[in-house]
Amino acid sequence: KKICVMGLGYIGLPTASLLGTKGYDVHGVDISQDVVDTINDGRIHIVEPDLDIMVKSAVQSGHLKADIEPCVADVFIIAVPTPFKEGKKPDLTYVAEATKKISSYVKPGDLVILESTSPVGTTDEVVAKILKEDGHRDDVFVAHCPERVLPGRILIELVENDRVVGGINEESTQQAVDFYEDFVRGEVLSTTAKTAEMVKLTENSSRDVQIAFANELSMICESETINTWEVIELANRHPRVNILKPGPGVGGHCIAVDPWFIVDRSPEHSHLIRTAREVNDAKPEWVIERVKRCADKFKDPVIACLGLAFKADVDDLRESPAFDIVKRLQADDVGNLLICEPNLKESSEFELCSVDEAIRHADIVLLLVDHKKFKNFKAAELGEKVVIDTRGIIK
Ligand code: SAJ
Repeated sequence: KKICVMGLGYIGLPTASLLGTKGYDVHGVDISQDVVDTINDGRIHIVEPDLDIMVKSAVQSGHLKADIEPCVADVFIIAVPTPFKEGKKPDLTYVAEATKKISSYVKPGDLVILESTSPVGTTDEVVAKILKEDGHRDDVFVAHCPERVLPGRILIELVENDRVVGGINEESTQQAVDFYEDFVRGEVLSTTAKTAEMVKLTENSSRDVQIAFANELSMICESETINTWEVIELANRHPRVNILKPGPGVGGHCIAVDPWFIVDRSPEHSHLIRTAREVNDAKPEWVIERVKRCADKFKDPVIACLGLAFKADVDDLRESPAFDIVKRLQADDVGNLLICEPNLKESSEFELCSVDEAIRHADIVLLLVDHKKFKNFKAAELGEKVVIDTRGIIK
């Protein structure tokens, strides 16, 4: 079978290379010539464990080729960004453009799958609609199968996770189920396109609401001078309570975005989901205010900022609350900042230093990311320093 994957980013590239190593003939398409050249060279432009090895092997075996243009194929997978800026509408132009681009290559019997996280209705109202307007009939199958992989574990979760597949009609669903069952070890669950779209948005909104609960709790406990982490640990000993971890805010390009797709379509019913977004978005500011209050007690405060990534054990700085907090502390000249991000060799924005050096000179230790590499400090080793631990990992 020939597969054409539209978009070679965090989802498209792992998917294309996985299918390539499984023996499919894969044609990957990206709008960036640089990305295309890098991949054809057997190299990668994103960071994800083991992805380099898989891409190299798929390219070297001749099963994966990247290009600017799509080609004739049996299955088309659309894995392009679906951005959303607060106060604006979801931006589906990449999905529409990708659909228009493949349309002239699609033939009867082909399967078109939208994997991008999308507002309810997109598979039908954007993808299927464009194909229909271009003269395609019901013998082209169209389905949504949202990606659900966790950055840092993409290659494992691509195979192991259960998948939700929803077609625009029953035959489309069945065709898509058969396709995924060929390489997914998890269960492939079938439903309608609209339900599959809502399932994906529900997963990330549910996590956002739960993190917002933890973040709100941490602000309440702080104002009562109670240790939030102890409260959560003890409350979680109840058999039906499972509170997530507070942090400096919610980052990444999914959890902080996807709930808005629900709010945008159903504003009159989305109070909790919207409020959760607002609570999580307000958390970095709360951390900044705390740091400023502590810094005011020193003449020339030296602040060790530990971690810049959007979450533990990745080097991804996009939409990272830790990064935003450090940027603001710098812009507001809150003190002399010693910045560490052990998962990065260098940063174009900041001068980085080692953890030991930062802690040695610091008056205030601000822990922003729960990287494994930060987990072995003991409060005793920090002596008299002021510790602001936004992740609750310093014992
Ligand atoms: N976070 C907390 N407290 C927690 C858990 C997370 O503050 O208890 C923060 C993280 O530090 C990070 C943000 O939330 O800033 C998001 O991290 P994450 O690990 O929860 O999720 P992502 O964005 O890396 O990946 C999510 C996953 N969705 C769910 O777990 C429901 C993944 O399965 C999705 O495929 C991905 O979004 C996506 O692409 O939609």
